[in-house]
Amino acid sequence: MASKLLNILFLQLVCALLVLDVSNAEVLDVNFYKDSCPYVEDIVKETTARFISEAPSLAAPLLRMHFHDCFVRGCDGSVLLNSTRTNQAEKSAIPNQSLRGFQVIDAAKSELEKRCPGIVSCADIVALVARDAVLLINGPSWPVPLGRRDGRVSIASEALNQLPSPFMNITQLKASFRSVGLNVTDLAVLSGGHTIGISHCLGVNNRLYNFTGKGDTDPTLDKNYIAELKKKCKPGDVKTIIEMDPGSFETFDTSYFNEVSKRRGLFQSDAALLTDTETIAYVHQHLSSTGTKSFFDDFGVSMVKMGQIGVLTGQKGEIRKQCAVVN
Ligand code: HEM
Ligand SMILES: *[C@@H]1O[C@H](CO)[C@@H](O)[C@H](O)[C@H]1NC(C)=O
Ligand SMILES: *[C@@H]1O[C@H](CO)[C@@H](O)[C@H](O)[C@H]1NC(C)=O
Ligand SMILES: *[C@@H]1O[C@H](CO)[C@@H](O)[C@H](O)[C@H]1NC(C)=O
Ligand SMILES: *[C@@H]1O[C@H](CO)[C@@H](O)[C@H](O)[C@H]1NC(C)=O
Ligand SMILES: CC(=O)N[C@H]1CO[C@H](CO)[C@@H](O)[C@@H]1O
Repeated sequence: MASKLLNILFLQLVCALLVLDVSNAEVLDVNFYKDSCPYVEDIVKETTARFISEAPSLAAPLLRMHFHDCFVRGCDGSVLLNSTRTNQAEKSAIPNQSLRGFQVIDAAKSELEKRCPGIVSCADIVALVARDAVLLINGPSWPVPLGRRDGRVSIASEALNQLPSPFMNITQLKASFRSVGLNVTDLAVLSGGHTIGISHCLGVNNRLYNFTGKGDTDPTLDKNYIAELKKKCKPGDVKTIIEMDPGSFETFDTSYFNEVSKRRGLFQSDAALLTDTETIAYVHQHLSSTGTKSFFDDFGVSMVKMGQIGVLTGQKGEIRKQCAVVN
């Protein structure tokens, strides 16, 4: 009798542990929408392709959007929410002023709402669009685990505080990445995202004109590059647009690492990769096209990792009807 009771207790304990285990294992899954919205990947890919074929330069901000979403409150679509009368959303924060491509997310969402209403989260759309956009410009691809739910909160000051700034040194960058569970390898790899896209002079002006407040330039920035940049970015100019990876800013390749190694990384945060033994090793291993496969593989691995930061799953959050507003 006693042993039977013990057995039952034991079984209950095992069941309790199993339940716990299941809830802990509530992770993302590439097949999450297999039954509920089987064509989700095709629908998002078609929509993204429609935009990218007309404007390939949209790939860069779409990749950046996923990064900005994930680093603030996790990958929960909070970057997509509009400000309201009573709340300044992430979108209105300085680092987000240059985000573009929200129309792609909205277009994919409205297509999905027609095909499988109320099923696919905006956060998942952001993750899929980032992957598709990069592949559409012949960059790497990676499987996107799905099942994120959308958050209901978006706060401008959090974006300002939690996104790494272009003025950060390696210690600060590592700390920023570590705080969301990404390591030094991820930092080196994902910085390679700067192989595409544009910046505003704002991010580099201090390196050209007033680095330490004495009207000086950044001594770690290549002299010829300084001269080139000064032609485009005049003192105090925050608006002019410059290429992140000159000559190759629309091609996803390893040339970013070449530029960085030649002290032509645009931001202090790019140059910082030369000040740490692990990141410098990564840069040096990816200088030529022979490093492309390894960079592409690594990029996929780190993107999948980034895409899991602080995700809401199960009953948490919601599936937004429109990506710019909470339900
Ligand atoms: C390591 C820390 C990072 C810093 C400090 C940083 C900072 C910046 C800044 C200041 C810009 C220019 C924005 C503008 O003026 O318009 C930019 C652009 C960009 N960033 Fe980063 N970033 C970082 C990491 C990443 C990551 C992890 C990714 C993606 C994997 C990424 C992808 C991009 C892309 C694609 C652009 C070009 C956007 C466009 O063309 O509109 N960045 N980044
Ligand atoms: C990075 O910047 C922080 C804050 O300004 C400073 O305390 C630290 O010494 C710097 N680290 C390096 C390696 O330059
Ligand atoms: C970073 O994490 C990945 C696994 O996600 C691992 O393969 C890599 O070795 C780690 N890098 C460092 C420097 O710890
Ligand atoms: C350079 O920076 C210093 C210190 O922040 C400031 O006092 C000075 O006005 C700046 N000079 C220019 C030309 O912006
Ligand atoms: C969100 O804001 C943008 C830009 O102000 C606007 O065009 C869009 O209509 C807004 N979306 C919603 C759903 O209110
Ligand atoms: C994309 C976006 O919403 N950008 C906004 C960023 O914030 C400024 C104001 O701080 C807005 O003017 C932009 O529209």
